[in-house]
Amino acid sequence: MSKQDDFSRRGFLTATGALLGTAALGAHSPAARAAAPISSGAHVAALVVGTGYGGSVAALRLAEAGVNVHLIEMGQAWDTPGPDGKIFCNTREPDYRSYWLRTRTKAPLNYFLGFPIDRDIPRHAGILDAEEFGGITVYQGRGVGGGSLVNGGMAVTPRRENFAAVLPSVNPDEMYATYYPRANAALGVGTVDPAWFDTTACYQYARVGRKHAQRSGFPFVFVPDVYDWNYMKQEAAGTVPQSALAGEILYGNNHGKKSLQKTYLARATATGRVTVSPLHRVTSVAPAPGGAYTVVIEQLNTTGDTVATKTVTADRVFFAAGSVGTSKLLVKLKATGALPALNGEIGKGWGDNGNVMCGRANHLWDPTGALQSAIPCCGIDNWAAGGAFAEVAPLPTGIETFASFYLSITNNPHRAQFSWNGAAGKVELNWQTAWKQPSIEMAKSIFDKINSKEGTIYRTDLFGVYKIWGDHLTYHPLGGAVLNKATDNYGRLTAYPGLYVIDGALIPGNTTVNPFVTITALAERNIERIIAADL
Ligand code: FAE
Repeated sequence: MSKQDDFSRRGFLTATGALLGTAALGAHSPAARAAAPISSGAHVAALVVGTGYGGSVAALRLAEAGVNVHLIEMGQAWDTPGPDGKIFCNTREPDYRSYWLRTRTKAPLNYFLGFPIDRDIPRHAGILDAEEFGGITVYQGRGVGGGSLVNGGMAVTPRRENFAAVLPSVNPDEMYATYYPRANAALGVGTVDPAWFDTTACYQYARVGRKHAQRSGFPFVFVPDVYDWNYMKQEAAGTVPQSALAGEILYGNNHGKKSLQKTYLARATATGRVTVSPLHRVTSVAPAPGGAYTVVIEQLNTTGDTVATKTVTADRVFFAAGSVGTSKLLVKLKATGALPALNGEIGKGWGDNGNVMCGRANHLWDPTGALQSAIPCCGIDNWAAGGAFAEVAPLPTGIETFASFYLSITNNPHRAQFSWNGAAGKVELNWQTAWKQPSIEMAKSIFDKINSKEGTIYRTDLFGVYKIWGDHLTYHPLGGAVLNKATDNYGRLTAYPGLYVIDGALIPGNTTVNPFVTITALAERNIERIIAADL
């Protein structure tokens, strides 16, 4: 038995033991509790940086192919209840669990009735990172499961006619015949029961959104989601603990949502070949003698301090730290000489998926409901005519707001670049807030018309004092290591055999809809080829 096999076997045994020992802990436990933190000096066959969609797909498929995998995740395992008996806090009462190493919340929608709603919190390795660059705040999930922990679960396959703009070098036939269906099945995607939608109080806001869209002649679509729709029906009936109906979304979901912990990661861990190290952050990857890679990893505590620095060797490294995380690592490693032969496309082609938010003030005879499901289920598709797809989003405040709220995904043409600032010792992004103007114009193609038809106005109290547009943020970072540019057409960093990108960094800035199904499907496509050709 080789040294590597020996290490891998020990990881296998530890993982299996941990899995069996915690199987009764509940839905969130298996993937995370399999963690046997990686040891300094270990040699692993495949090291995956990050546990979001790309990392989870890589882990499952490599493990199924017989490869031992170690997942390194900077965030927490999210498998242990807090003092209130819940793993996650809700949007109305953000506490220490809510934000990644901040002392004050930074809510995406940060004003209400013109008053700021952010509050002080203890610094903690919380679940949502509001990462601030010069011109934009990029929201990302932190923990085992990545963005699946905090997102709305909207699981949207782009329209086929738009796919060439999303991934120009990828064959759409194989994506729509094989990889999108594979991703949707493994993620557990489903759609709300239309009859229930028509009657339940928790989607009154969405029915108002539908009515207004249709009266202005816009196509209204139901949007699939990974939330367990039967569970939501039971929430509404009062027979199970509430989650979507209790304002749980942005800081995690205690029930109902099929995050990656319950899907890909649970399956990956069940193979016995996958080990997870939460609260571990990869800081360097560099060639080691013999064709492997030396990986430097910081172990963190829950207040974000580095408590140990570990050096391990990996035969293959998969960058799955998300668009921002992967781009930051690769840009730094190229500039500082660890991976100098990475090509000149590294860091380029980053976009915000055209995200822009707004609210509309409805008439008093058009209430949107005090009870709102935190899981969106429908949208307005004006992509072809106006360059915008607007999800009808909840405002789960628990009170009647008479507001309709929307997150629009728009065809914004701007792309930004990450670069290394040696003096500051950090990676910067050159996005400018003014670049959101095309997104605002595209969103207005929908909402100006609806306002005109309904005799309504925009809300001006949700993003500041008299500020209509939420144009300072994105939920959907994409690009920075674009497929077939920074990598080959399957995510290989060809200057360094054995290094791969397998997350949202591959996608050139826009998916025309919410991105995680495309990230998952592309990862499925790429890992299949990598396993067949490289392993
Ligand atoms: P991601 O899921 O971000 O995972 C990357 C992981 O790597 C994270 O867990 C990081 O903590 C970890 N990491 C980063 N750097 C390091 C490092 N150096 N060492 C170790 N670990 C590291 O990447 N998308 C949809 O399709 N539908 C939605 O409804 C939706 N709603 C959203 C709502 C919110 C509030 C947010 C923030 C996002 C939403 N998204 C939605 C976007 C979606 O979650 C995102 O595109 C994917 O999670 C990106 O997947 P990746 O695999 O690229």
